[in-house]
This record gives sequence, structure tokens and C-alpha cells, in this order.
Amino acid sequence: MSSRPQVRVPASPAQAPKVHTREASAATAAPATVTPMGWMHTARFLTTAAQLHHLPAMDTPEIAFVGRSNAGKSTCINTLTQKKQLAYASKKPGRTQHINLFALGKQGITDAVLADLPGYGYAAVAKMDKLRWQQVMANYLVSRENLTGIVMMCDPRHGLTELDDILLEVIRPRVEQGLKFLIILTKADKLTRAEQAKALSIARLQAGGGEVKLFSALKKQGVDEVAQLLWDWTHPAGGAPAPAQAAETSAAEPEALDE
Ligand SMILES: Nc1nc2c(ncn2[C@@H]2O[C@H](COP(=O)(O)OP(=O)(O)O)[C@@H](O)[C@H]2O)c(=O)[nH]1
Ligand SMILES: [Mg+2]
Repeated sequence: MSSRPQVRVPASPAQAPKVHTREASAATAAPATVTPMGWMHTARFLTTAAQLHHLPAMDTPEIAFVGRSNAGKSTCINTLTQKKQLAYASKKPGRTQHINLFALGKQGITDAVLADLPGYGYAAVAKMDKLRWQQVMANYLVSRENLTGIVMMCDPRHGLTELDDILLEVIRPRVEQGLKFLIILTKADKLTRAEQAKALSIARLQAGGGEVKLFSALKKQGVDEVAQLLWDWTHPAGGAPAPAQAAETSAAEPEALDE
């Protein structure tokens, strides 16, 4: 038996009034000329929440960005969206342990939401704050109803760490139910071609059927590919985006995302 603290996941999704706006039908209303990159550039701050029940319930497909501190998450989101103020929004005092939501799509017809989750594994965060945050994050990943996909940032020079593995365990049941999953290997410019190929094949084994992409903000590598993939996730051919089902109960309690 592990004596480490456990992250508890809720027995049922958080109860909050659902936000129904005319934004829900935007996927079908989007003009055919929109490019995935142009679409990413429409990103704008939507809201921030310290706790799951403070997040608005939405029926717009949502993509969560997760990763260890310093993995390159903020830089990646900035590069994809061409919006420096998004990272600024996430860095504002008091919001560093918040879930920050950004809207995508033309103004007034949001057709997808990006959720920026604070990085984990940062040693300087007080133990209690860490535990509280891990709880919020695990609850979010397990029960957020409109969650459609998860993007995990990983610095390939370090590979997936123990914290990344624990998070993978938390989301595995939902990925098996159809939740989209992508590992972005960041800072690819720091690797040789041979190292990139090796990092790709290792991460593919760990991604459990999810996608893996190399990314460099410096060299603009992988930007189009990632934008295209996120577009495809949220605009499936022949129908409105369908969020993967949220887990009704937790099969097993994940370990704490702690070091
Ligand atoms: N060479 C290189 N450095 C990067 C890249 N992306 C991020 N970094 C650097 O990695 C460090 C952490 O990046 P940041 O986006 O703040 O990480 P976060 O903590 O995951 O949000 C910063 O010094 C960045 O400048 C990249 O594509 N190439
Ligand atoms: Mg950051």
C-alpha cells in the first residue's frame, strides 16, 4: 500500500448550469475558407476558474493543454495562436493555479475552447497548493463533459516523467472511450534529426494509440500539423463536434501527481 496522498476523482461530473449560446452551432456555420492556422489565431481569453464547479458548463468541444512546468506549454500555445496575451492571462497573479479557458472561432460563434491547465511538478509550489491543484486537475480531466481532446506537452530531452505517467493513467479510461490524445514533443530544435526520430518512436509507444508530433516554436516546426489536428478533432466530417463521454465513476483512484 502506498502511503502517498491520493487524488480523488468525483463520483459524478460537476454540477453547474450549462451555458447554451448560439455558439453551439458554430461548427456547421464556419465558412469553408477558414484555415486551421487562421482559426487558431482567433483565440481570446474566455474565463478563469480555481475550482471545477466555477467553470461554466459548456457544450462546445474543449481541448486541454497539460504538461510539466517548463515543458514549453505557454510558448507552444502562444505560437499556435499568435497571441502573447494568452500566456499573460495565465500568468496573472492568482491565476497560476487556475484553469484558463480561451475561445476559438469568429467572435460570437465560438466553435471550440482551449483549456490551459497549470504546469505540474514545479518544486517551489507549497505542498498543500500542489495537492489541491492536483485534485482540481484530475477532477477536470475525468469529469469535464465537453472535453474532446488532451494535448500533453513533453520536453523530449527528459521524456515522459513519472508525473506524466500518472496523468496518463488518470485519462486512460476516457482515451479508451474515444477522447482524443496528442503528445507534443516540444523544443525539437534542440535535437538532431536522429534524436527526433528516436524521441518520436519512444513517445508513440507511450501514447497508447494517441498521436505524437514534434514541435519547435523557434523553427515553427509542427505548427501547421498541430493546428490541423486540433481543427479535425473539433470539426469531425459529417457532423457537429462530439465531446467524449465523461466518466460516471472512477474505476481506480489515481496516485497523487506529486514528487
Ligand atoms: N529552443 C527552444 N526553446 C523553447 C521552445 N519552447 C519553449 N522553449 C523555452 O523553454 C522554456 C520554458 O518554456 P515555457 O513555454 O515557459 O514552458 P511552460 O512552463 O511549459 O509554459 C523557456 O525558456 C522557453 O523559451 C522551443 O520550441 N525551442
Ligand atoms: Mg507556462
